[in-house]
Amino acid sequence: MNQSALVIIPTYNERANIPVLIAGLMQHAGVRVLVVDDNSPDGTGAVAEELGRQHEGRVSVLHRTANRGFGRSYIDGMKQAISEPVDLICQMDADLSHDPAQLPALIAAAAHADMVIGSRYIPGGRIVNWPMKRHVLSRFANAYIRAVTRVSAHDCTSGYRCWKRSALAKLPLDRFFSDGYSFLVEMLFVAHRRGCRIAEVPITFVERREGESKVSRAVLLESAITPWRLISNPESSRKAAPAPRNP
Ligand SMILES: Nc1nc2c(ncn2[C@@H]2O[C@H](COP(=O)(O)OP(=O)(O)O)[C@@H](O)[C@H]2O)c(=O)[nH]1
Ligand SMILES: [Mg+2]
Repeated sequence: MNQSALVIIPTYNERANIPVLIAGLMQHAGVRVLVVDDNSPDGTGAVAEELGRQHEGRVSVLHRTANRGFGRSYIDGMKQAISEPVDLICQMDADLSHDPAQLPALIAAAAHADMVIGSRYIPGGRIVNWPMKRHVLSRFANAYIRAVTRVSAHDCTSGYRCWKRSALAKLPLDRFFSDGYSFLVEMLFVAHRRGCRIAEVPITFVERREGESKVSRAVLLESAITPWRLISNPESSRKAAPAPRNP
């Protein structure tokens, strides 16, 4: 792998999972990790610090204390990541739902795209250990988002992603308004409107075995409203400024 990549991992109560995930990621040369921990009551932050000591220079930790949130954690992590000398910035969940062995496929696809989505909903994509209710909800959510926003990606809610740092750096990170899953949808929508080239590669998503999901009713409600908010918000819909003619 010639491209250097920084993987941002938001964590909230993932102490059993984070050592396994980081061990998997450390197998890939050129990959570094930034854990963004929201002051997890189970001590994930301290576990991540210890991993940082074991993998000096490859694993670092950002400890957040104010306003817990998935989207907020990503924004803080991304602001730090775009100032680092890396080619690619990746996103993945800490709960082992995203297999670190599949990261090289996302990285390879970024050679021809600004943003790569690890997709459950293209041929070759799979989901393991979900109850029927969760399948139906996720399929419905994706059909709904695609219909309302006209984004053409098949898996709009996947949190396994890889960005070219240069493309991510152009997005208005301070103006994102959503936080749960909707944060992922908002980023995808804004990237699409700004002309980012978006690719998908198939992944196998495995439901977590340790710890608990943080999906709440509030998160689901936000997801129902976000697509409408996005298409009616001039800022989210803004296209990138045209390139100057006489550079
Ligand atoms: N920093 C931070 N991470 C979070 C928060 N909520 C969820 N996460 C992390 O985001 C990832 C996905 O969350 P998860 O609960 O597994 O969502 P699910 O896979 O949709 O059920 C995991 O790594 C979580 O630890 C939060 O409020 N703050
Ligand atoms: Mg999960």
